Amino acid sequence: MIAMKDAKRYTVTAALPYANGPLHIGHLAGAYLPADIYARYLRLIGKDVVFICGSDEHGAPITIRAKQEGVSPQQIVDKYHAQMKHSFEKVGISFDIFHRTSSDIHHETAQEFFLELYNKGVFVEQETEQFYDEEFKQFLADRYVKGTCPKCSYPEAYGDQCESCGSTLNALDLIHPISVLSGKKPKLRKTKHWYLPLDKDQEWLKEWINNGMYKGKIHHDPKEWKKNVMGQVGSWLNDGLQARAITRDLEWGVSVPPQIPGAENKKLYVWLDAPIGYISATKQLALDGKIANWEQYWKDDDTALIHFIGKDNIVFHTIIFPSILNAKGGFNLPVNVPGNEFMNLEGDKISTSRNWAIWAHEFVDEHPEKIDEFRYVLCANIPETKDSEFTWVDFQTRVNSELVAAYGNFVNRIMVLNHKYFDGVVPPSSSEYKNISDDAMLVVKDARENIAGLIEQYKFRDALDALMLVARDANKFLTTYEPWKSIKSDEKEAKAVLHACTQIVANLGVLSQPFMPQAAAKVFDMLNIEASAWSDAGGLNLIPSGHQLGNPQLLFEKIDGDFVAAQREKLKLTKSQQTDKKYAPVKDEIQFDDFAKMDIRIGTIIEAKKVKKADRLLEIVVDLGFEKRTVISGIAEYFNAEDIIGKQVQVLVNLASRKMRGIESQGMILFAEDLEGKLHFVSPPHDLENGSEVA
Ligand code: B3M
Ligand code: ZN
Repeated sequence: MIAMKDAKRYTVTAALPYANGPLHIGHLAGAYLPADIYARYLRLIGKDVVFICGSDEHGAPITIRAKQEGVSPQQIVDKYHAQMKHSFEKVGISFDIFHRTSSDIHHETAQEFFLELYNKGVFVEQETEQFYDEEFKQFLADRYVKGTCPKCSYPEAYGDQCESCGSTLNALDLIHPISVLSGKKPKLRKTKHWYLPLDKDQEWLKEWINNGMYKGKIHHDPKEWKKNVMGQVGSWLNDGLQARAITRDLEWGVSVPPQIPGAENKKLYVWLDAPIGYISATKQLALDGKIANWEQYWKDDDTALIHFIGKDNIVFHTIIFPSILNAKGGFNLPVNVPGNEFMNLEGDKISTSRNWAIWAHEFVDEHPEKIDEFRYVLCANIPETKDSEFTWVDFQTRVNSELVAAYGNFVNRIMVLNHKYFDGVVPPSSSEYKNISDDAMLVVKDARENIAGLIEQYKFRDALDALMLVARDANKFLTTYEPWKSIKSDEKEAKAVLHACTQIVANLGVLSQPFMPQAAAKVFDMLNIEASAWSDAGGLNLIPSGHQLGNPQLLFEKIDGDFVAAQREKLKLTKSQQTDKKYAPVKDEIQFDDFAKMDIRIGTIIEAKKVKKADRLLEIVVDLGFEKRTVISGIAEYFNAEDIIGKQVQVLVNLASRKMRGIESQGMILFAEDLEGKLHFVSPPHDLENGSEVA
């Protein structure tokens, strides 16, 4: 394997988004925009690159969405595939292909992988008990089971994950499991599945991740990997890898190859087939005649494979997919997996189910003239090292005081001055004014290499800063030399200044291309040139004297207060108008005696603090009148510890106590969950005596 920089070919992938809903800004900033900037940059420096993506059209979230909307899974994926493709095109994400995992070529490719690994004896067969919905006559994927979280008692946890405390769960561990399909208690039934024995890969994966060594050779430099990614993989490896089921009892998905005994009704686990989607998409690219040979992009030593993803996909791209590629043999492993954290919106987590998001398709259709402004602000807020935050006020500030005031303003002044004084013909420089070209050189000299170096390190925010530094320094240069004054006293000097400034404008155009392709094209159009070569940036010879410029155009438009107010209003509205309100299913019938067993009392919270190393848990002390109790509650996301002291609450006091994070929780505080998923205390209408019974 080769060092990143010397690669001859690059296979750049961006996570395949689930075709079960629209894209939002968090997706764009987390994976697609950074990947696009990177791919555009590689093309500019003349590399051979394929930029691969497509929709992930299998998995429980798609079938759940289909059930909710009362249509078939195929209709769901057709709808969202088309919508996502449209959004990506409008945002200017320059995929070479946006493929689909429902395509025949993908099914064939995924089955071929499975069969070969099966024949090599890679998998382990195991029979386990799994939840089965007798009414719907089907086994339930973990997502299809809801219940109380065994870790934090959150009553609406999914079988695969608790959205309150963030724990990864197993549906069998849920307390009071309920089928999402029928709302009934599921039964346990035996079923057989194939497992990928990741425990056997532990050693080589560790060597590969920690030391960048694969099969005794240097594969990549682990220091180039992002800390957040290394941290997450490191903790998986330290916990010890375990065999993982890679088939499911489902109707929708890639079938287990029929020649395998027991394959009936079994589908590949979506996370097994989805990454293979990168490969089938590359095959399709070759079939379309866009590349000569797909295998070069996956198997050749001088090809670098890079996966752009969000943090929830890290384990799949650093452990599971590499394990599959290694078992298959002959395929490259990724030289880097630049994973990002999450983007929040106006102080709250982005949430599809709560409709708290800026939807890509809406933005691009409503503001087609603001695409580069959108890309700019998203890039400035890529959650590279920690979660970031998008606000409309920040959008306004960045557009107005950075793009308009620094970049757009400089370009506009130079265009206008050139037209005013020289009829739009680029004036000559002059050897008498070496100080002018020297100073102009300082503005652009290091910019190209700085930006390139930062992009190569996946530091897209810093790279964007380096671009804006050119714009700011350019303005300083202009105000130092004031050609509008020298034009009267020393025309030669004014010409030299505007000659240099015109070169700086061209530099800005070249260097903007990875980040703001439309603005860059506009700059070239104004300058009346074809795009200059990337390698020309950093110098002052991009446009010859005597060249006729085009007309000035507005590069970026100012954002006014009304725009911001309207966008914020829209956010609030979509949140309150939310169409798919989800009422929790009614639980199984109980008898009065069951109810009477519960002892619920009024108490007052007298102390509250965060539980260390548990983001969502609060340790709360309640005064129940007859005694004080400590209760652990998974509500830190909704309440600050200091704000809830003094609140009267209802407490289930005869719940068996449980240890959580080493603390004994003696009871449970009751909450009402609204349809947006927010929790509220169920407080008495007026102060009551602590210890009062609720019945
Ligand atoms: N569809 C999860 C996601 O959209 C999944 C990624 C697949 S990448 C091969 O976050
Ligand atoms: Zn939980």
